[in-house]
Order: sequence, then structure tokens, then C-alpha cells
Amino acid sequence: MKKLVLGSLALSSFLFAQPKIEVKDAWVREVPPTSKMSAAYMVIENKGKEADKLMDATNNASEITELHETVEGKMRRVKFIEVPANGKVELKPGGLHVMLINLKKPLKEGDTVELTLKFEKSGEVKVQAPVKKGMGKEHMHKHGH
Ligand SMILES: [Cu+2]
Repeated sequence: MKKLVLGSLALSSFLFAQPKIEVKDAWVREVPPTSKMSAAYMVIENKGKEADKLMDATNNASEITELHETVEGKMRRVKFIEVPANGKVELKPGGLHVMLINLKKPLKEGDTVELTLKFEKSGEVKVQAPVKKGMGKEHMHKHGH
């Protein structure tokens, strides 16, 4: 009997050690019809006790999806985006973002982009991201592609 109790305690602490990913406030920037690129932004929360990593992403609006960060006005590709345990990471204009390259059609406000985020431990998380007009010109910088 005692052994069983210990066993279930060990199991529950194992479960609590998993990351618990929630994606909030996802949106994709509206771009002029001549633009072949846009970016997706969101807040990724991790309510679990173990860190996770966003390793890759796909989406239904562009041929290529990359994880980027903007440093000193220039974008560069990152291998992953770390989401700390009991923490969050913000993808926002001028910082980390999901880059949508070779858009299949122009993105207009009111459209929705389906993103599939691939986490190292949590697996795939699907997100519906509405297309919105960006605030200001903070993303209108040189592209490092
Ligand atoms: Cu970018």
C-alpha cells in the first residue's frame, strides 16, 4: 500500500514538471499587396515548471516560415525561442517574431492566418492569428534575408 502512494506522488510531480504552453494575443501584420513578407507576433506563456523551446513553425499564408529576432534594426534568424518555466516570451515588433516569407496572397485586415507552432516538449500548438494593421513603422527596417 505504501509503495502505491509513493508511486502516485512520483507520477504527479513528474506531470507538474512539464511545460504548459498557452499562446495569447497572436496577430499578423497587414502588408501592402506588393509585399511578399509579413510577420506574426504573440505572447507565449508557460505555466509549467519546465522550460520549453519554440523550435519551428508553419503557416497557411506563406511558403516559408522562419523564427526571427530584430537586433539593432536588422533581422536575423534564430534557431529557437526559449520559453522559461513559469514565465513568458513576447514576440513583438522590433523584437522576436515569426517571419512569413513568400506570401501566397496579400494579407488584409480581417483575414486570419493559421499558425502551427512546434515546441520541443509540448509538440504542435495551432493558433488562429487575425491580420491587423501595425502600429507605426517599427518593422519597416532593412531585411537581413
Ligand atoms: Cu523577420
